[in-house]
Amino acid sequence: MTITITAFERSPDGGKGLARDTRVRWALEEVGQRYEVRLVSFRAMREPAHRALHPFGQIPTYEEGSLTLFETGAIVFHIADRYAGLLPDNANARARAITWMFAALNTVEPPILERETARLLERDKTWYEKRLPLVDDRVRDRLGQLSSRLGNADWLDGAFSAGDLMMVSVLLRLRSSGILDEYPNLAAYVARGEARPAYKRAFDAQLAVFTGKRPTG
Ligand code: GTB
Repeated sequence: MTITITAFERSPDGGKGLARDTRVRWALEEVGQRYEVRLVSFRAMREPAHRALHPFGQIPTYEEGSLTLFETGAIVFHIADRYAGLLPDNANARARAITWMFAALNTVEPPILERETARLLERDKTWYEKRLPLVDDRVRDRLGQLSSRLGNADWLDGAFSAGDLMMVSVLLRLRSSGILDEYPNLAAYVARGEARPAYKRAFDAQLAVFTGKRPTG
């Protein structure tokens, strides 16, 4: 069955892989599923045809036969649940991997998003310079806790899983801030994720949208 996802026609990040279609592409590459991409403009995202797929008018969406999904947590979980490669067979290990997916989205990503929002939308406010260090400290709290848990391990719970895919995707958003480098084991963890062939294919595919060059290999 053909899988089709949506992505920005022109991502504001210029192909840095920060838009959320990258994590869905990565999951599909990890499980070896081919997919098609429908690129959407900001205008098209507001129109009824896209709203029928995504009530909030965002990307990415996921279509597979009669199934339509939105929200990257749900999409990546669906891919991991349906196709082998991203969740362990053992029921308890599987539940723990899913827990890390939720932790990435519900506990680690919110302060990172709050930081991005502050930098994008609050720069001109008189209180911006005072607020940013507070927001940064909330990010550091979470990274410190995550760093302690990861320790010297390669991945969060045994073998690489959908939990790591989501956590690395979330942490990648901090790259330009320099904060990630304050936690060498987390920086190395993210680098391990980015070094995976499936991630590279996903990254190259989203970059190709921007450069117009077809990914090689
Ligand atoms: N919770 C949803 C999910 O996980 O799927 C959030 C989806 C979401 O935020 N989608 C964004 C979107 O469609 C794109 S990824 N935004 C348009 C809108 O809301 O109108 C977020 C994003 C966008 C751009 C950058 N960037 O340029 O660096 C990074 C991340």
